[in-house]
Amino acid sequence: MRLSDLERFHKITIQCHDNPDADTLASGYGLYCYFKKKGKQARLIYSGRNRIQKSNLRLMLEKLNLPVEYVPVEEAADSREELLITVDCQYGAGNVTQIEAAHIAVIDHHQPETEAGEWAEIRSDLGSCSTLVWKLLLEEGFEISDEEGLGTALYYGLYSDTNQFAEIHNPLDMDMRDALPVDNSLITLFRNSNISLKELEIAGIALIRYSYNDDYEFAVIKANPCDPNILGLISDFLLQVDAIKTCVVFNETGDGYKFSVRSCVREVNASELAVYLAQGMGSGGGHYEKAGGFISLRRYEEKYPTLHTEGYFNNRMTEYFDSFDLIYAQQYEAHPEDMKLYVMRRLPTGYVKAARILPVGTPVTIRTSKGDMDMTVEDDLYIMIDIQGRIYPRRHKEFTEEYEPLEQSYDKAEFLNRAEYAPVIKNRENGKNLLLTDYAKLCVPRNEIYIYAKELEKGVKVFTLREKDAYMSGRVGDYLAVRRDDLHDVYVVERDIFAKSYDRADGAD
Ligand SMILES: [Mn+2]
Repeated sequence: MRLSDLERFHKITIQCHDNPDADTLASGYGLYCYFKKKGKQARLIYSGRNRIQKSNLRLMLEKLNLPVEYVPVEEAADSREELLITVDCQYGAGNVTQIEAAHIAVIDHHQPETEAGEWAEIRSDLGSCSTLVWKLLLEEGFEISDEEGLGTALYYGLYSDTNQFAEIHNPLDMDMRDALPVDNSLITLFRNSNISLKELEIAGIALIRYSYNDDYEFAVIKANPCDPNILGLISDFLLQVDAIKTCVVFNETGDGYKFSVRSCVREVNASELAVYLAQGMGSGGGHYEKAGGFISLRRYEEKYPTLHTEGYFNNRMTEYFDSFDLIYAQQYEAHPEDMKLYVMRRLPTGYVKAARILPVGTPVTIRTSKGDMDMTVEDDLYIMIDIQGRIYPRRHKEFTEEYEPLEQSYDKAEFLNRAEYAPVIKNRENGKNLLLTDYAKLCVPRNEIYIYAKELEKGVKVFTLREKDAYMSGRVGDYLAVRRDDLHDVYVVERDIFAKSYDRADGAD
């Protein structure tokens, strides 16, 4: 759906969820600004039993002049709208008072809860609904760079929904964070009016009700209903305990469970753990040390009709720790006799000579679907792009030894598999972005590379020779591989990539 699809209506009511948070208010305000500019009769409303109380939200309304109106439940029951757009929530879901309308549109970033109607834009992979609204505005060419009020609102929406950006994982969220015009003094003001004395008490009570697993050194806490930001606060505190290496803090929201994950050991990537905890029931992600997620109540009850949530989180954590073996490349002893010999296909791959697109010395950040990487443009820097849209830096010497440039031109559609987000090179001096794939050329590996490999029957985490601070994860069905010429050089190849990239070298198929 595009916003312009909704321009056929004149009277447009934008509804935030009940007990609004910063994200729903910001998203609604974004839509309000858009439709006002189009000359529409727009209203921004919320309903439910409670009026907005939290001081950060009251400050947000006041300082940014958000034109939001409270509609009491009784009044909502009598209303009939022409077009109703629910933001950061889905029409018919439990967290939003139902208002009659001739036409309904839904703009949200939660898991799909209800049957989507004709006009729905739901992107569950985004950290905030503000990001989705920002994207929809950009698609219509709405100029936001001189709208500091709106920029600040959207920024704060994302900031609040991702625990102060700690749990942000989608590159589109990062793009918005970097691009918006923001009044930083207002953000500081909102940020420091974040919790009430009541919530301080909730955090305190939560902290003394931990459960602890001493085999795996993790803790789990269920907090009483509170603002999701408190979960981050509790888990940050909890992790400072010496015996606790990873932790999960969660609570019930109206429609499911919000959780925060923290890790201070390299053997547990919090982002991966968050994905694991929400698997099949919601979404999760973030960074290596901090992450978070959401589980839908409906899906949870389908899957675990009788299991209470403390039980679920404790079991699932144990299951996670039981699900993998650890491999440290330095100490690893490969057993080629248990593996099969393969040769790597010499497939074309993309590369960019950095100095060809930006001056030498420019500080850049390369953003990929797997995260950001900072570097400086140097004369001998080559950036390799693999078929998953990941990038690898190479020096000129390594590049010319390992690869042979091709005449054939690089085609994004052909050489970028499955990658939802093509890598972007951001010039940190002027903030300008370039799509790396627009400048890519092709090369092929020069030499035949032989490996021993075997299919994994259990999950594995590999600390490779090159990367000692973070692991590569392998799941059942993926392949564990070692270079024939260096049996310590162990790594993981995903199943479908393996099928595309390697052939048996000993004649069998
Ligand atoms: Mn939200």
